Amino acid sequence: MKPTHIEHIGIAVSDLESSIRFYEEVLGLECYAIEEVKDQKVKTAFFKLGETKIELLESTDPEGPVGKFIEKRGQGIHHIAFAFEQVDKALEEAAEKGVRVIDQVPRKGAEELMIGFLHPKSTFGVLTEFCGK
Ligand code: CMX
Repeated sequence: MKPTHIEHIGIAVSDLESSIRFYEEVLGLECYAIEEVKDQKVKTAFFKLGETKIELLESTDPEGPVGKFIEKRGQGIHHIAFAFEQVDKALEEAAEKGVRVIDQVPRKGAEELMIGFLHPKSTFGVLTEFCGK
C-alpha cells in the first residue's frame, strides 16, 4: 500500500491567531478552515498549497498530545500525514511490518478524515499520520 501524496504537515503552535497571521501575511496563503478537534484536544487551522495542506495545531489542554509536545520540545513540526486510499489497510500493513501503531483502527480527525498514527519511536523520530476518507 502506497500513499498518494502528503496530505498535510502538522505544526504545533502556542498561539493560533498569530501563527495564522504569519501564513496569511508573509506567505500569502489563505486560512480556509478553523476547527476544534475535541478528541485530540486541539484547535486547528488549515491552509492549502497544491494537494498538500499546512495544519496549525494549538493545544486546548496541557495534557493533550500537542500540549505535552510544546511543553517538552517547544513549537515546531509535530507530524507528517500521508494520504492513503485505504487508511485501515495501510495501518494494518504497517503493524504487520513491525511498526508501533498508535491507532490499530482509524478514528475520525479534522476535516472528516479517518486518521491513525504511528509512534515516532518506530518512525525515526517523526510522528507519522496515515489518513484517508
Ligand atoms: N514527534 C516526535 N516525537 C514525539 C512527538 C512528536 N510529535 N510527540 C512525542 N514525541 C516523543 C517524546 O518527546 C518522547 O521522546 P523521549 O522519550 O525521547 O523524550 C516520546 O515521544 C514519548 O513517547 P510516549 O511516552 O509514548 O508518550 P507521549 O505521552 O508523549 O505521547 C504520542 C506521544 C506520539 C504517543 C502521542 O502524542 C500521540 O498519541 N499522538 C497521536 C495523536 C496526536 O498527536 N494528535 C494531535 C494531532 C491531531 C490532528 O492532527 O488533528
